[in-house]
Amino acid sequence: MAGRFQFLTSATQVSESPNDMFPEIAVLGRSNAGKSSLINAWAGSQLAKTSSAPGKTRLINFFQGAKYRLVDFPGYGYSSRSGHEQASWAGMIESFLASRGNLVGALIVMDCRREWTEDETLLVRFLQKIRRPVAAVLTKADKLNRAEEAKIRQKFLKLPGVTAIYFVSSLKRTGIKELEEGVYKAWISPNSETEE
Ligand SMILES: Nc1nc2c(ncn2[C@@H]2O[C@H](COP(=O)(O)OP(=O)(O)OP(=O)(O)O)[C@@H](O)[C@H]2O)c(=O)[nH]1
Ligand SMILES: [Mg+2]
Repeated sequence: MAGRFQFLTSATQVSESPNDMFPEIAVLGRSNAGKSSLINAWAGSQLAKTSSAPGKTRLINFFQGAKYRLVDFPGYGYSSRSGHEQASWAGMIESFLASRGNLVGALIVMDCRREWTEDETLLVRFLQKIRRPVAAVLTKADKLNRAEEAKIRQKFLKLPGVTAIYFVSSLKRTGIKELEEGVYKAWISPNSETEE
């Protein structure tokens, strides 16, 4: 399945983004959460740049697949960035998301060992406002045993506005297939049916 996605383009603003209605899935989350690693595991090749230093992704990157695009975003909450840059994240990303009519859903990617914070709540609230479904992707699941995973799942199931929860390990490539299938079923195939 490798090579099903390819890098399409990078953008810093809406005007630089692909100007068509191809379905897009936004990959959002805190810096260092594992967004780019997730895209690489999903794509089956090292398309997105990853790093152990937070703040690796500075642009909005579009990865083109056969049925949808994955859109990799810079992470929020990168504390060594200037205050101005941090504050502009929300403005830039929100205006971007609101303007993408082809956005079919958003993944909030989190390190499974971190707590859900006000940042995530605000992001979900915004996505609900623009009427886009949200799924939580808990990364680095290789760091958990089954009991810990079950406990975290219960906690996340209670979160308002989150329609699905996926545990993945990009390192061990676990959970990726379930995520891919879940997203396709919920967000991609219903749209293509209505168009036909
Ligand atoms: N153990 C483990 N480490 C992971 C996994 N996914 C990502 N990492 C590590 O987490 C760090 C951050 O990964 P990235 O994919 O660059 O994170 P990002 O969310 O794209 O970060 P920014 O671009 O800075 O917002 C890297 O050191 C990765 O190797 C995983 O499934 N398991
Ligand atoms: Mg990244």
